[in-house]
Amino acid sequence: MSQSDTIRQVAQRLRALTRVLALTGAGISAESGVPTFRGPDGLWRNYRATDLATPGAFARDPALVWEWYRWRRSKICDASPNPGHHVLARFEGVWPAFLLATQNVDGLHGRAGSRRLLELHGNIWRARCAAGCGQTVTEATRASRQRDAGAPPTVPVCACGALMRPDIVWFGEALDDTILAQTLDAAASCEALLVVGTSSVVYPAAALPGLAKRHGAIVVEINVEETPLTGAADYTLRGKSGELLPALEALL
Ligand code: BJW
Ligand code: ZN
Repeated sequence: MSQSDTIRQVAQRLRALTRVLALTGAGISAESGVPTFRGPDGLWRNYRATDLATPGAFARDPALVWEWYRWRRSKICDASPNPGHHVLARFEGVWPAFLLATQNVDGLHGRAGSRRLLELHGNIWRARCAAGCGQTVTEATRASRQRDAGAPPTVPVCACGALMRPDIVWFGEALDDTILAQTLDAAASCEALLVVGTSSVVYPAAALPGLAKRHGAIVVEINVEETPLTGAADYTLRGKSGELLPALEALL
């Protein structure tokens, strides 16, 4: 079947549904100029995200971890949502119970207007007390984001005296209980799951397609490359999400 036939068939099957869930990963932001994590372009300034996004890295060298996150903030600050983010935001008006779960921390879905949004791995614009006193700080405005992205490499300190850390789920850390429960519920009760721009290797997000399928949902993958999910997906749309999502939307 040609790709345009596949998109038409996917659109036809999705049209009649109510409960649609989308799961996104770094690939959705690639066309906004935000590097992905894995693959040849997956290097962030000589570091692999997977080496610095750990509690151990922060314990060893909090200044290095903050320097790296501030550098990433500076890149993300310059980026804008792309057509893929905008289509996913408009999907809230297409399906009454559309929900978007993202592994991304860049905040671009929120900037595109998504409101029914679960950020599974946190948000790069938020910091929280590393000692767990409950203090959080969000760089909410464009001006404060720009200021913070350009700030000198210091480690922010909480009012309680402990260090602040990026409010991000690092490897080996648990996801927020409420967000995870809402996501698992949505995956178990959706009629279709769109899996967009993720390598489908990081758990628990990588378990969502299996869960959705076991409960009878259609699973559609949108990715430029094959992933471990490809063989199990009901439909695979091969290409850029910034092109395929608008093409799909046009047929709904
Ligand atoms: C395009 C495109 C275009 C490009 N259009 N597509 C079960 C089995 C095995 C291991 C585990 C398991 N359960 C847990 C684990 C351990 C671990 C894990 O999964 N490891 C695996 C690597 C094996 N998971 C965890 O540690 C998680 N925690 C946990 O489970 O806790 C349990 C616990 C319970 C109770 C107490 C304590 C613990 C936490 C995982 C957190 C991940 N965090 C990161 C980094 C932080 C974010 C940051 O600093 O920015 O999140 S890792 C990194 O990977 C980041 C991403 O969100 C995540 C996923 O990556 P993603 O988005 O898929 O990006 P890429 O680069 O991999 O892929 C991009 C894709 O896009 C590619 O496929 C391209 O082809 C495609 N693409 N351009 C469409 N234009
Ligand atoms: Zn504190």
